[in-house]
Amino acid sequence: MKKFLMASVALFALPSGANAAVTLTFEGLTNLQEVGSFYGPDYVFSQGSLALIDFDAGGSGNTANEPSGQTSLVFLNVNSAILNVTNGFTTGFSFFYSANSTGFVSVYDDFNAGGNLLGQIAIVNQYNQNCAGDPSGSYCNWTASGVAFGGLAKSIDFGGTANFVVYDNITFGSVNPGGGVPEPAAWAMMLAGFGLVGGAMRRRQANVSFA
Ligand SMILES: [Ca+2]
Ligand SMILES: [Ca+2]
Ligand SMILES: [Ca+2]
Repeated sequence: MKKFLMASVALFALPSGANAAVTLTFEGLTNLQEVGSFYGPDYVFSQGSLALIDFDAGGSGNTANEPSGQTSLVFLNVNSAILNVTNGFTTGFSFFYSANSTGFVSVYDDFNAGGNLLGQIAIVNQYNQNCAGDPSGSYCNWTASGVAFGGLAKSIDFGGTANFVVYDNITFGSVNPGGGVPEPAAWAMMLAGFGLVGGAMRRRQANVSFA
């Protein structure tokens, strides 16, 4: 069994064995908490990588239909969330995202998005397509994406426009993300076009952008 499976009770594994996958769900973090070393020491996020809890669950996220729980990954004041994997990883990885922005998710063979680019996938603007809130939330459409690559990777740059993209269920060891996208709730959909962070957060911080 790989070492990272024993790193933290916050991780879950499916299934166990040589090709076991590990999925980071961001459940257990508080709203707008720095993810940092929450999954350390094996998985460490760059400064400004924040947990975002759905507004309907008491947080400030303009989200719905999260692939796991009510919490996801966002960045508000930096251009991306960089994840360093201390012992490196192979095989590929996967994730879900919802974006009102375009951008790239890029895999590198050194820490802090350094070294050689091993793989890359574009994200598209799809956040509110064919979905409804749960009961509210404009970022209700989640797309499963995977990146395959050769070699040993050590970091991932999760890009996109700050406050306009959210990620969840980052899975290692598989190009198919863990968990699944729940059916969109058959409830009224909020007006489209808002940024990701809603409610009190939007009023409190002048530097949080929204459309
Ligand atoms: Ca919601
Ligand atoms: Ca939700
Ligand atoms: Ca989650």
